[in-house]
Amino acid sequence: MKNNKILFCLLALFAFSHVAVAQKKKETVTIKTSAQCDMCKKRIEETVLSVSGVKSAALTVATAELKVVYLTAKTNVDAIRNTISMMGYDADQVKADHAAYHKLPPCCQKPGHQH
Ligand SMILES: [Cu+2]
Repeated sequence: MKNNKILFCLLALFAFSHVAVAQKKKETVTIKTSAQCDMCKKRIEETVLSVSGVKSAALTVATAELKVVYLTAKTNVDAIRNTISMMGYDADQVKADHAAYHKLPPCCQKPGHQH
């Protein structure tokens, strides 16, 4: 009986520490966007960083790839892709929201890019 109690305590402790680890689990993803220039970079990085659970966001203009570090307990890749889409940019297979895309400065729209 006493052994069972100890076992239970150990199990509870294990479960608790497991949850604590899960809440802090970080994931790094690279999302292909349709960013064109430094304005896009600044805009996308700032907006993605404002998503709860996102720890860092860094866009490379030359490749249009955004590297994001986020907490798996707070957000997920799809939510981040949707955020980018709602700004008017493609994010992997998620296409840019049409209305948002047409509100971008002309230089940030894909075909008319003239930087
Ligand atoms: Cu731009």
